[in-house]
Amino acid sequence: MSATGILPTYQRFVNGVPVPFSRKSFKPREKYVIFVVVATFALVCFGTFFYLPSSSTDSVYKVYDQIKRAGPELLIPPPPHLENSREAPRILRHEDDARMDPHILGDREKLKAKIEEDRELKVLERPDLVIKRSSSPSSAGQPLNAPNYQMDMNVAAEELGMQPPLNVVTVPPASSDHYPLIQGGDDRDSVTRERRNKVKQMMKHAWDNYVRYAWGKNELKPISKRGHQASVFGSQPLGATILDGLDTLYIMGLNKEFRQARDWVANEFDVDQVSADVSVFEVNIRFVAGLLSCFALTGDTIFRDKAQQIADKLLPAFNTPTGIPNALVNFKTGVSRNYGWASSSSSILSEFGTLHMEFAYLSDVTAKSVYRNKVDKIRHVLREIEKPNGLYPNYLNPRTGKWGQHHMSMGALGDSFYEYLLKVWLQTNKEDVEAREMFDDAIQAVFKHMLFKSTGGLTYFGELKFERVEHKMDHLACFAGGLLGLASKSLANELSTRYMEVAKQLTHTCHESYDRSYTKLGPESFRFTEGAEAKALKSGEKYYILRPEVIESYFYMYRLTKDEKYREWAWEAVQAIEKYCRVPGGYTGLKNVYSEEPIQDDVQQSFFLAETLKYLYLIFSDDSLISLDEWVFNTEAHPFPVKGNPLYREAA
Ligand code: DMJ
Repeated sequence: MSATGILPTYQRFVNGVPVPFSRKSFKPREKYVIFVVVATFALVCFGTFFYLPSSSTDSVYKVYDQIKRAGPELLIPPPPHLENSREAPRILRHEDDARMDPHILGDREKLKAKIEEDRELKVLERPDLVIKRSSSPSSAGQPLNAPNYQMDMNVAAEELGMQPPLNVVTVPPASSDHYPLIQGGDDRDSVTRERRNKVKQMMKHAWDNYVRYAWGKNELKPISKRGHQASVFGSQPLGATILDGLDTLYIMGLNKEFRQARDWVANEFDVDQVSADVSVFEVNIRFVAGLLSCFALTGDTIFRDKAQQIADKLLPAFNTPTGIPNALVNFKTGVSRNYGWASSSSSILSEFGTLHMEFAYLSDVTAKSVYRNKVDKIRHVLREIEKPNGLYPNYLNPRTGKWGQHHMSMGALGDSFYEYLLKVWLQTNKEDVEAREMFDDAIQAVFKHMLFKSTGGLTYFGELKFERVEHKMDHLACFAGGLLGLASKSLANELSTRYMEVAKQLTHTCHESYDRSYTKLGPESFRFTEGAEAKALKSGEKYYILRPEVIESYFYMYRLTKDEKYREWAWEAVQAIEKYCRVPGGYTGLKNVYSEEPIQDDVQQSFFLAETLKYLYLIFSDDSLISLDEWVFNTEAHPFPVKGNPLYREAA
């Protein structure tokens, strides 16, 4: 046998004598032969995959898919029908199906269903919500109690048509067997259900057009069909409508839209890229609150984490001698300042007084006390400072800790400060008694000095400028009807009857301000003079910018009294909005509510989605949906869980 034969020999011979095999590698020719043999074998094996039955090929595709995820560059090009199917790589398309044997087709349908199911399980982590339909735990005439969760372990959430949270990483709620109702809540009455459905369609119209024309921008210009940039959000697009509208989408069960918004928050919203001066108040009540609300509702930690990142950017505004924050802060530099127009560069009561709910809750869900410490300090300053006639002026200097001009208002510049005194008490499950006492004291002073009755019998809040009364009430102040109703029902004492009386009267007055306009929508401010009552007199007061406050009070008053007239008034507002504010590209405000053909302002405010539509949806829902015993709405209508609600999700 030749030592130089073509085939490799594993035992070499020299002169017929076996030679021990000592060489470490093959000769080039031997290597070539080995390569040809192995390559031929591999080619044959690989080719057989394509002749296997389809069920087997699926396994191949599955392996292929997994390898692809591990390192696509390692692979040869994918089989053609996988090439363009990024979303569902393991599902064959219809053209392929059409060529299939019917039995295989049946299997394929099952496979599709299984894949869908797997995907649902991966993306939609279902909380163990088991809830029953129930009438309101806070029935009319009864004080609101501590959380009273209505539930039935035998009824699964899906039976109610509830959709589980999307893409969530569920944080287990505090230990409890009870879960509040956060979706669903159909009313028993069919007309009410139809009305609610109409509101849901309105939300869809507002949202879809925002997505279509202004995605990622702050707000939508529905007539010019482009983004709108309000100065309160600074000069950069921050997706205000997304952050503000998220929880409304969720509560309404608009889950596809919610998922899209959630993914934007997770993947696109980056506070570190923001270099603008923004309003601490607006960012807090809309962005921080909207995200925290979604965290409570869904347990998805991305919402909590983003809320915390934003709040951290607000913290430099609190670095003042008194701890009263400045109004504006630059996210990049941390430099903060007050508005030049605000009485000697004062901070504004309704702004620094409307941080407590969000900051306290943020501390509880992050186990970081820094946020709560900030608002506790504000509380301390406000509690200790001397109040003229027991009233709180709208301006406070953050450097000196002294009041600015003695202007007092239940509308612009004052409003939500009063709101948060009551709501922080409710949020703490009535433990923060100091807040409730400050609320009662403040409202007694307001009743004494700022509450009036017109010649025509309408009750209203006037404004004070030092000793002078201006008989003007803002649309913004119309939230007070609902607030006083809530104060009345949440604590039975010597004040509760009076609170409810004024609540009803104010809500009636605010309805009159709508009813006395041509469009049946209310003006920004209305006056009480000898010639006119509940009507705007100046041209700069006649506009309606899709504000919620009047509808907000209808919502509370309906829930608290069950008087059907509030639902009817809400429906009147829906019809007026549809008639005058709806345009093909969304919803717009009006420049003059008294005009037969009002000029439209071409802005769809983010609070229209956050508040106006949410309150409308809830007034036409069963009371158990976001029950007032379990939730407390922040000033932008973002629901926060009451302490003790298992969805409070306090950090360990
Ligand atoms: C909302 O942003 C909040 O309700 C705020 O407290 C004042 N009002 C606007 C909407 O009108």
